[in-house]
Amino acid sequence: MAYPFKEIEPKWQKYWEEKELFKAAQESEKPKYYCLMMFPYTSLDLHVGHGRNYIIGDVVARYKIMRGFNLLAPMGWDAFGLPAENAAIRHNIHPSTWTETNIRRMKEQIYQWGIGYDWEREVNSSDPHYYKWTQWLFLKLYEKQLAYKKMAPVNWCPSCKTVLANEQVVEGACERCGTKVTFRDLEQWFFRITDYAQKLLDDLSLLKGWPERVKTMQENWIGRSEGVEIDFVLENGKKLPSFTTRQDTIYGATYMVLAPEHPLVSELKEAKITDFARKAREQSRLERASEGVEKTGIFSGKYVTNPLNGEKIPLWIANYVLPEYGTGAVMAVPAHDQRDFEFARKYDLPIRIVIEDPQHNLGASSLKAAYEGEGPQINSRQFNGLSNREGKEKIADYIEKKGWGRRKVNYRLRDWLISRQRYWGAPIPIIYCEKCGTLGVPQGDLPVLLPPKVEFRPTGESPLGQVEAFLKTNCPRCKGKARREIDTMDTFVDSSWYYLRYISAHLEDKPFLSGEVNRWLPVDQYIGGVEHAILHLLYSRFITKFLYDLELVNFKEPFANLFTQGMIYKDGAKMSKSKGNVVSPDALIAKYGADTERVYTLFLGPPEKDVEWNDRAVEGSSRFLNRVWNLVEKLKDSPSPACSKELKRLTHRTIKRVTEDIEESFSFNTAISAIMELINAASKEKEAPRETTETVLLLLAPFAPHIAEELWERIGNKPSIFNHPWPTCDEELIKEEEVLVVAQVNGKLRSRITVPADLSEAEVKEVTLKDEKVKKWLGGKQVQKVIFVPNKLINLVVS
Ligand code: ANZ
Ligand code: ZN
Repeated sequence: MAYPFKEIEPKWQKYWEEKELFKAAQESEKPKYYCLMMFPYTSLDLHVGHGRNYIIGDVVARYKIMRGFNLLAPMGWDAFGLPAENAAIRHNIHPSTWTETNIRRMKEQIYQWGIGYDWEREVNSSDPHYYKWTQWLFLKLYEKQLAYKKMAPVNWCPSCKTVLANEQVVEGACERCGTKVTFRDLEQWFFRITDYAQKLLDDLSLLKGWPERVKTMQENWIGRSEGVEIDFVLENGKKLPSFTTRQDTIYGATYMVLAPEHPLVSELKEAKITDFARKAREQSRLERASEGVEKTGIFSGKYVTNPLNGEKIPLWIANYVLPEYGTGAVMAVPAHDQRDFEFARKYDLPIRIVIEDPQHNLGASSLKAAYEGEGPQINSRQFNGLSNREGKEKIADYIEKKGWGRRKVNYRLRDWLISRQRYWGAPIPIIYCEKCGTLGVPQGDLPVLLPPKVEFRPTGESPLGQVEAFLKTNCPRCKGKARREIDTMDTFVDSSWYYLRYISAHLEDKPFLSGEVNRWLPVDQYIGGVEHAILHLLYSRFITKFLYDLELVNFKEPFANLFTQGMIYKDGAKMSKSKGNVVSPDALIAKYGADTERVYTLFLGPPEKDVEWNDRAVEGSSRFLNRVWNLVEKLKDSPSPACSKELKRLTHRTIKRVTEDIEESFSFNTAISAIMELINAASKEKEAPRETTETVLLLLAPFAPHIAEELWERIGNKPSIFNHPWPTCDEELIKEEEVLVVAQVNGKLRSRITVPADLSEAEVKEVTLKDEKVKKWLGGKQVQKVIFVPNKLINLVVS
């Protein structure tokens, strides 16, 4: 018979709520611990995949309470944005109604999972009390000239005659009607994040608690390149600067290419050219930049001069040069750049080798592909014979000395486009006056409220433009007639600062109190999906650095430690409503209880990995919790026997393993299996000793809090178990039982490893793989086979 989870789960949920277990203390002797989960969009009915994120966070939070921290674990809602707006259009209700309904539902689900938050700090980004401060943030950036307006292309559906968000473009076509999406230029607002490119790059080194993978993704996104901007000369004597990272190849430049958007192109009036440029601009960026996609181009009829050798080379226009990078003009070196090579072959342009390929000594006409590697300079005048690395430096020096150009650092990072031609977002707090020009809304007039009644079906213009009462206003300076900006802000602006708002969520006259924020931040543990590894994290880092420069916060990085959990798959596909493969937690909780669902979710695999959900395997977790129940119930009615020496040792070894698994690697699945092993061993004894059962309950508490709390009470302890300290391991007890294992790689002795006696092959292997010496000899290779002699030897065979 199953244990009575239906009774105990609501009982303890209510208890924790009433006793305010998750309320962070304003004043406390205890050290602080800020545990933050990425706040969710409100577009969802939560499924078990979302649950993973909150459950992981809840384990950390409960564990930290037991470790004696003053815990802050807040929750809120990323409530603005397209999903709410689309759903509202579909169901013909207001996005705010839809959002509120969803929040209510999600809160209920979170509650049933037994997940605790300090709800008094709840924030909702679509609440005027919140977005007032998002608007304040915009104005601060505007004051510092870090918010500005310029023309930029937007996705445009020619059939629906509307602007599309990137999410609404599916494989280059309009999500709604399937028409091929084109581009249109609109005046839009940007944040000058590029001013912070170098700081964002440098300070990655401060983030010791971030996964390397995420740091690499950020580094690549920022994309720093060092090169030279070289001035080629047009026939009219004007300069045409071009950015290259390969100035060593300059004597191999056989033509020059402009982006179709380059200002020079618009001066060319020939129909063929304007026609080509228009078509190329309509192609997606991705299509234009990808290797292997056909490059197209057209000769401009003009020539430019290479300052280094005075050579005249033809000026082309091609789709593969992008306007936003470098100067939008590229010196093409077909012998050493694959895109240029393909283009040159297609249009029969000359190819000249200037770096020798040490492997193949081919003539230009027999080249099969560009040679992008290193080698000595040839056909490069006074630089011949130098290695191209040296050539790079010497040629850059020469260009600078002659005044033909300058060394330059370029970043791939672009300024952050924050304008949205949408209704459901924070209005951009700007006023246009015919006399006074563009003005920020005075802080005292914030928030600029979203008008509740709007025809928000997309028409091609921002919906706010159709609301007279919103649009028409008075100039804050001359009091004359003026109009408001009608675009709203990207929801990434809302989420770039919410972690600060939690600290004083109800403050009326400030976004946050610096003193308080400085006390609680940086966030000790941030947990969320890897899909946010780039944009959200980069934007949050940028905003924090900006506030640091304003001296409003005293930390440069908002998140000290980051954990990115993997996704849950079902039937081989990522769990999602659109795929129709979602598993709802509700039925599972009804059938097995929340604790089973939690334990199963954590037991599925390492939490940073993607894993496949299996409904049937949930039974296993349910059986495990029932065994715990029965074992402890047995204890209740019988006098507790003394703990056998072996069981005592295993108990302490388990404390050590579980603690290390949580602290070092979030390895909750192995932590749970260690607890399972202990339960198995304890079940073999005639009666369970009290020390072991209490330890089991304490170790289990963060993972399966309801059952742990209930049994804790049943064996005569005072709740809450979470006020009881986490058990500590008696090192002496387990030390005497350590053995020295010889670690070999391919039969050769490489290290000696001390491990607890009687570890299994898998456990010894795990430890051995972490040994630095062994790692060196494995050189990253996969282990093919393991030879294992318990307590003596392990031999890892690799090929
Ligand atoms: C000549 C050259 C020769 C180049 C060669 C490469 C290899 P990274 O390293 O990513 O910064 N480039 C510059 N501006 C461009 C633009 N707007 N659109 C497309 N391509 C552009 O890339 C720098 C290189 O990308 C530059 O160096 C330039 O091509 C190209 F054997 O210049 B290179
Ligand atoms: Zn005015």
